[in-house]
Amino acid sequence: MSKLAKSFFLLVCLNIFAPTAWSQVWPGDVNNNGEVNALDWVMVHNALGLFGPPREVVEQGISWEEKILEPWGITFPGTTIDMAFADCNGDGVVNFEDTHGIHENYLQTHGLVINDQVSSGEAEVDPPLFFDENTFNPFPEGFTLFSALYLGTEEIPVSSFNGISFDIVFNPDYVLAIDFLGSSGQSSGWDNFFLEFFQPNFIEDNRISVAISTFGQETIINGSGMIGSVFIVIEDDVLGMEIQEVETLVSIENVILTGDDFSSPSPVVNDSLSITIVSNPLSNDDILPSSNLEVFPNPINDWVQIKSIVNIERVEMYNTIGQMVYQKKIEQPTLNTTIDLPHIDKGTYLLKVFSEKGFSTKKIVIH
Ligand SMILES: [Ca+2]
Ligand SMILES: [Ca+2]
Repeated sequence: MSKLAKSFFLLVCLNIFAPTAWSQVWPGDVNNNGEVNALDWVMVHNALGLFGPPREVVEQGISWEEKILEPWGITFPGTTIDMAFADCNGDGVVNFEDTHGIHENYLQTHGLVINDQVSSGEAEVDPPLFFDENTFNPFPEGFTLFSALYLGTEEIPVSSFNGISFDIVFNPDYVLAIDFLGSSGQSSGWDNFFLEFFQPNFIEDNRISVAISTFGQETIINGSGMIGSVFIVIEDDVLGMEIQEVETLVSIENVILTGDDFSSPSPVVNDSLSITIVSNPLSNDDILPSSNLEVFPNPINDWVQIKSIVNIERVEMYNTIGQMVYQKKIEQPTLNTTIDLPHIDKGTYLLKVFSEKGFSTKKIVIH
């Protein structure tokens, strides 16, 4: 066959056997921008309940590699992104199982990452995302405070809400842990009685990413009110003889508010919370610098090892809203102990280790 005929033959074959409509997908990167993040989680929720051709058996699953899919011919509102991308595991239906693709591959990247467009807004014109103005300062070291988080006001409500994702950023030198607890629609003051919020927290060293979404495509809502509470656990040994008081900022960043058009996020005005930390007269003497303590591995699965330079006598574990979920007395105080933590839900916890010389707190994450 001549070179020309060969090329022609190849071209015909390609057209017949490899329809150009087929796309590559990385499981979890729903908007195909190169990174798996909280916005992808919102997009899975927008597509909940949709179905179409499943991926070939060998192309199914959420392992982090390129998979081939057949488009479903229906796209996210305002975009050319096919909704088959929301079927992270490729079984032909979008349901809650597909969110595993986001959790497992969170922050994985492929190729060139095109940063998602974020919401920005103009004060007094666009709806704000803001902390409760009644969060009074100061707070003592080791204290857990919480502040409600609101989206929109009665004067400037959100006119079209399908989902929102944002980061809560903090300084890990002063803040041990942050958690977010979503409010359901009925208690939050949003107009829609049937509003349902789904919300995961994705955790990194200096930030958590929060995603909140309504259920499926038909639930574009509007309104204003509380969307949840932010729990902030202050480090217990940030101050010294010289420093009596310190100020730290907890800020909201990377807000992406999606309404009925996924091509551009709706405007939102960000907020931050200034926290003044003062010494805690009640417990300061009892606190052991956390540098005397080593906790590993972290994140953990179902056990954790604790090494200290003074004998460990007792271990307590709290969730970020201050409830004790585990405690153990060490019969023979030791410098090195392993504790088993089966049956404890995934999430962020505070491990309080008591020794002869006082106690120390470490943040641990259970995967
Ligand atoms: Ca993405
Ligand atoms: Ca699926």
